[in-house]
Amino acid sequence: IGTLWVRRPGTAPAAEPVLVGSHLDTQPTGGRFDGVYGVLGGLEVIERLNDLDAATRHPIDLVVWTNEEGSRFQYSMMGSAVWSQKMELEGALSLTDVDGVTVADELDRLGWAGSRPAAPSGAAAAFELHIEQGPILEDEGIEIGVVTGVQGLRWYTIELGGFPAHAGPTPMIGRRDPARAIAGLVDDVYAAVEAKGEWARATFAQFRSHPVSPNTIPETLTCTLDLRHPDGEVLEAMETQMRAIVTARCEATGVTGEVTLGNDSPPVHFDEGLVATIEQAAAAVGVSNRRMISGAGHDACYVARHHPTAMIFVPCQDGLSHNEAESITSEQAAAGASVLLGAVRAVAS
Ligand code: HGY
Ligand code: MN
Ligand code: MN
Repeated sequence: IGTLWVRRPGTAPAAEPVLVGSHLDTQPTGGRFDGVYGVLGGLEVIERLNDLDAATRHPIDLVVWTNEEGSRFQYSMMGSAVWSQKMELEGALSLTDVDGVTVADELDRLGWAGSRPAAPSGAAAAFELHIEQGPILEDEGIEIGVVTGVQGLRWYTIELGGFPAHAGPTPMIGRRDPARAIAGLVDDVYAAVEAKGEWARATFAQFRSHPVSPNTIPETLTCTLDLRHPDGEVLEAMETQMRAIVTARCEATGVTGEVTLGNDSPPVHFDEGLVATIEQAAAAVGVSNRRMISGAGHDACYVARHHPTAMIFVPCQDGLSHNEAESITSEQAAAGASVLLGAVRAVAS
């Protein structure tokens, strides 16, 4: 599936690797640190060990996961989902972008379709270094986030079916206009989700109507919806409520509605032992740290299904990400990489 594995050998041939790394793919208007920082941090750990000529018992594998964002090919954490057997390889290879280009087409064009099976092959531990992509660490003036888990996320496509007619002569009464349904539906879902408390998240995006014309009532109107919550049961309740809202708004406006669940990543709890290892590494580096969960999804979610896994966060300016203004300081970058080095050495040696 095009995931890149770079190994620094260990001294004990049979020892399973310690995984580091993240992703290099980004958002159309993404920043320079989401994913990339974790890959370069992992590479920096390997380079630093080489500089120190420091051997480790376990090999260290730098992993660069394919299509973590799910932005162009819409299944987030796709490469790690295939590797963890959550997603069929064929299903991933056949995903298409808006121009109908498939993942397989692009891997072939780039010569990146690998020969090794995309499947777990053993690891002693896995760490992912990443920017927080939220405001907590910066607001509290804390230098390192010791990530204990990741909230659940579900992606949907909502397709509303109307009846195309002329924008001019067609009376307002009796129109079957999906734009009318979506207007109320979006408001209702946001209100229902906000009522679930401060950690609940709903994001509508990618509104597309057909036909593409300003003076024809749309025949179809589709959009994406991203729902998140740390508690799987609350997330399930959010989905149930959302589906009821879609049904009610469609009935009220005479349009049809179809909600399709895409990728569904349940809440993840990381390895308590590795969480403690990261805390000890942060203390050894002398940086302040706090435990927290991740609002964003990461490849570590799928790695954690097979191996002990945990994450390290650094703050980012204004908690901003998936925005070209995304930024961290070199001190923050160094602090995160130093903690990663300490945690990796603690396990790999
Ligand atoms: O959607 C996410 O949380 C991640 O950026 N894939
Ligand atoms: Mn990321
Ligand atoms: Mn991202």
